[in-house]
Amino acid sequence: MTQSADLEDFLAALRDIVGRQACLTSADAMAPYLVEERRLFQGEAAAVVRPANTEEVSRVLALCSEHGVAVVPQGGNTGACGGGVPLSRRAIVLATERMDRIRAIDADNATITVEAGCILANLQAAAREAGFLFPLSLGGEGSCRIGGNLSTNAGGINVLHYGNARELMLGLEVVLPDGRVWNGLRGLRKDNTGYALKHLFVGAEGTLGVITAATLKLFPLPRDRQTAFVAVPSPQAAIELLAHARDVSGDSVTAFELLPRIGLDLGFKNMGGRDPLQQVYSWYALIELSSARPRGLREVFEEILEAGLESGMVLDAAIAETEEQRRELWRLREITAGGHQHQEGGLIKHDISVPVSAIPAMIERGTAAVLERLPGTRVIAFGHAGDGNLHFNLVQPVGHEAQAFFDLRDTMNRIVHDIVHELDGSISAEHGIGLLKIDEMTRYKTPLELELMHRIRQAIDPANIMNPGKVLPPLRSR
Ligand code: FAD
Ligand code: S2G
Ligand code: ZN
Repeated sequence: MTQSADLEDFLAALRDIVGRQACLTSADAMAPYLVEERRLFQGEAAAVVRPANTEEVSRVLALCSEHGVAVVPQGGNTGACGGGVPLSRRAIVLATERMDRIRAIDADNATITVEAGCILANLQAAAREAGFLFPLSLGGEGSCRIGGNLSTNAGGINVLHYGNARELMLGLEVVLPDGRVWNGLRGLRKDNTGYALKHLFVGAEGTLGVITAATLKLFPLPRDRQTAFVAVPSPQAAIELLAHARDVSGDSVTAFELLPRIGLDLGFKNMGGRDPLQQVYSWYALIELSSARPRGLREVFEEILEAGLESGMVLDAAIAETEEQRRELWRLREITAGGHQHQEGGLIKHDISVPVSAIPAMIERGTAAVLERLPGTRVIAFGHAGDGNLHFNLVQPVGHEAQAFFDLRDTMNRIVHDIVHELDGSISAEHGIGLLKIDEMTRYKTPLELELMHRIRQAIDPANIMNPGKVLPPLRSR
């Protein structure tokens, strides 16, 4: 696409495909699609298109391929790494929000087939209405969409028992960069017929094609759920308690979140709430056990906690007696995550994973290294410890200058990510790479891994129109 005349031809052809209403070009109409959750990146685009179905997506991509226009898919735009931000006027945002139908539920196969624009909370509700659980659950679930969840291989609070988005997916429908539609919507748990093509698109963050539908696993609804907020003396004790709880409960542990006191204190301060325990402790685990059986877990949980109190793994605990109390305990997790996002000045975030056994070392070494670099930094290490994923967030020292702290981001990223790497961990556990962590890819992936990824990308998107500039650093000449 060269001159403005070409642009006008292109936009006219786009409107012919999706209809004038679904082709946004005014600054106001495009604005919400050009900024991302954390306001770290500001995008620009020629248009935002909102196709109604796979056929329109196919025609839009064929047109973009013909004109050399980049395509940036978007679901709920809750991504944490800028993966959905369009970077030029030679790009369009392809928003999947209108493609939100539940296409089928196969109860005997325990699968559901949905379109990519289906909001995660609506997908969870549809499964529940059909008597099943769809277990992907995360803070953005009221707005994020399943196409984005698959494209970022989202995690959330139930990964340790049910797996992440990749493990919940059985089949995909994908529109390839040239517009061809690959229908891989098979609901098979076994299918060994060549390369696992579907897995290429999960976690690709829109750089290989547009996911337009998915066939996903469904699970029995839990009839018995027991939730406890447990004070522990240390992260090490929390990890030991996790192992004990899994062993005694026959792996009925469906959530295990680590919460530091500082995260709760900032949560209470900035979002309100009350501590269900009388005393103040340094570390807590929010633990949930679930079972499809109607009763019996409460006794198991009490046995686990009593053994924990005897051994010193547990200092105190509050078990939810009602669904309302269960929700109050989960709100403690919500305020731990939300209580320092923008209320305490400069914030540097890390979404990292290490082997579960290395969680205590990560917290100890990471905290010491960060405090050595800048004494007074408030380290808030919290989250999905049950699957080895920590949100290792750093808040500026009280009274520090916010921008000066934020200017330390690269330094702190390096400190934290080098320790993660030494512990055989990952510098992005669940949020992906997007624009935010491209430099980390160069530092922490091997040249061979980057070369293989570039080859795959070159094979599937030779014109490089799919979300260019995201995930992969420029290929260095060998
Ligand atoms: P978007 O932000 O719209 O897009 C994300 C990426 O996927 C982009 O690169 C985009 O190009 C691509 N994409 C989107 N749709 C498609 C498609 N149909 N085909 C191909 N590519 C596509 N994430 C977690 O994993 N775990 C958490 O616990 C978690 N907690 C969160 C809590 C809060 C409060 C918020 C705001 C976010 C949280 N997130 C979490 C991050 C975010 O919700 C996830 O990354 C989510 O999967 C993004 O989905 P989305 O639909 O918003 O995707
Ligand atoms: C979570 C999002 C919060 C953060 O709450 O589990 O994925 O700070 C996170 O990144
Ligand atoms: Zn998370």
